[in-house]
Amino acid sequence: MKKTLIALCALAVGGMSLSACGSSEGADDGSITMGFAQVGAESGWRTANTTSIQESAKEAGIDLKFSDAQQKQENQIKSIRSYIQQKVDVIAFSPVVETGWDAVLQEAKRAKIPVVLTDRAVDTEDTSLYVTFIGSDFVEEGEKAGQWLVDNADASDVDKDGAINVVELQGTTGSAPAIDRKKGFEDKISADSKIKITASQTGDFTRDGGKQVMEAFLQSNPKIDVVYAHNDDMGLGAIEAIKAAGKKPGTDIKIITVDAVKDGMTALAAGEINYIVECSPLLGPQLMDVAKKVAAGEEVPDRIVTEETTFTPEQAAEALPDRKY
Ligand code: GYE
Repeated sequence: MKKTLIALCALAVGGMSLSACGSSEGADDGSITMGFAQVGAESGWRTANTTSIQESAKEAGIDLKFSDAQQKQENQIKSIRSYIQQKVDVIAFSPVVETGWDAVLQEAKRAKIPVVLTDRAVDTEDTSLYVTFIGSDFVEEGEKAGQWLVDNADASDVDKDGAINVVELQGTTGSAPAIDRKKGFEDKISADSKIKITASQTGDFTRDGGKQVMEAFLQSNPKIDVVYAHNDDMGLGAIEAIKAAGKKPGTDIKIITVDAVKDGMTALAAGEINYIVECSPLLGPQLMDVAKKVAAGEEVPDRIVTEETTFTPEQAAEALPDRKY
């Protein structure tokens, strides 16, 4: 199924031309203004994502209005409302959590401003509230992490006593990547009854959050074999906590993370992380492409999935010299 701006416009303004339907001040002279409501600056991934969006807007000649919500939904909603008031041509955002967007997205729809989701999805029954969603398949990322553990559990010598105890550092509560990475991982590890998640808590995708939660886990769980962190930053925080507890990360406790940003890849190459599932933050070029098409009334697919891979320590060492983020 394709979603088009034409459909949105046809409903609202009947026979009017598409550029007029774009409803923006900028559309008249052909320039495009985009309002982008970013989640925050919580991780290395997010910083790389912001750079990608800002640089590609510049390259595409798109006038970007950018806001940082500091991981608060209310701030994102405020920014979206202000972009509606400013009559931008396109609104794009990465929803900090999945639910609670219908009201503000209805307002955008009424103002005939198309909305593009990037990175994170929203959970809504009404898919006419956005044009497309560009981003990763987070369930698949969780599955890749879980599958690696199933395949490497015995070889990695984590089950000396017949049980593989995993502690999980979850991303922001209610966010699409936290929900989906948990689900995908659980689905895969259920194939091996030795593998159990013995503790699971949010570290809010930050290094400090990962460190604090891991400190508490180390105190209350006598035997931890594996850490599954929903992003590199929390895994890096966990490494600090593990070292402070006198243990060797990557050896005494195996670590699996998601993202593959430079600091994560460096720790992986050094053997302090054992496996990373890649999640690419370089969504800017695709987003600008889609924005241009949408503003021109062209069709875009309703889901654009980012391609990504996985890394072992050897592969990380090889990839690091050319890694851009
Ligand atoms: O994995 C994490 C960031 O939504 C995919 O958000 C993104 C996640 C990413 O804070 O590092």
